[in-house]
Amino acid sequence: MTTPRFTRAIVRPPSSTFAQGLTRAALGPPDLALALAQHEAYGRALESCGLAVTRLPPDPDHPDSTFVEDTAVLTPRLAVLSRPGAPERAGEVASIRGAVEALGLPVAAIEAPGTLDGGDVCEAGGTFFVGISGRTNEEGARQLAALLSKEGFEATAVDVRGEPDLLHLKSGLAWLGDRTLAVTGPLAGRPELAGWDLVEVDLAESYAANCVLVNGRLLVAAGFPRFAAALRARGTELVELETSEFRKMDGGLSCLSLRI
Ligand code: CIR
Repeated sequence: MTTPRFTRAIVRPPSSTFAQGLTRAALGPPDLALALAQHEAYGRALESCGLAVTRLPPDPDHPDSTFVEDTAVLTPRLAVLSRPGAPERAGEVASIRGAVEALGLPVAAIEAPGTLDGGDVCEAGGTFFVGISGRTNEEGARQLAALLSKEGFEATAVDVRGEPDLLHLKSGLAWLGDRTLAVTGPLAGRPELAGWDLVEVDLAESYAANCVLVNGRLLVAAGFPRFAAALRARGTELVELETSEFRKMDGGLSCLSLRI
């Protein structure tokens, strides 16, 4: 299995309305100045991994629009505009469409009644795990699987509706390269993941499971020492990033960028 090299990323800094976004976390309101600084460090980390980063303007009409990953699924052969499951986020797709089209890939879209958030789509070396969640419905997952299969990719649905701690599939699942996945406890015994090597993230560190492999380095949330130690013991090079302000809005590392 080859690890793809990403060359480009799209990000959008949080806007003045960031604190009005959706959240289930009881961590208090985010500090916008700190969120902007953390976002800037995130963009620089992507650049240090060799990506050209497109920074879209902040979009105060859409408080959650910094979580760009939810608006599209990018593959080397096809971009798919999503149809977010939270009605409050529906308008984000129109505002990212131009940036996705500018990537020069064929562009498809999830259609009603399908819903799909990009945070439910975990790519693992040509295999796509597609979460069915509170945001992504079966029809959305089916449409995406059909689009991916036409491009020669495998798609496996993983129903996480019974897992209240998982906003999205990628809240508890990440690809670590080769045949290895990071998983939180609720996903560890899932038959859909049979045959994969699993690195289980401690319950107390489950937020850190949302990490992103970028050109041989793993971007991971700072402040989760056991997970970091387990990864280093495997020889993984880590880029630890502060994400406290995004966590307050239920966001992790992966949702802050679209990568191709
Ligand atoms: C939401 O609830 O939609 C946003 N506040 C957070 C989205 C995080 N996205 C992601 O994990 N892919």
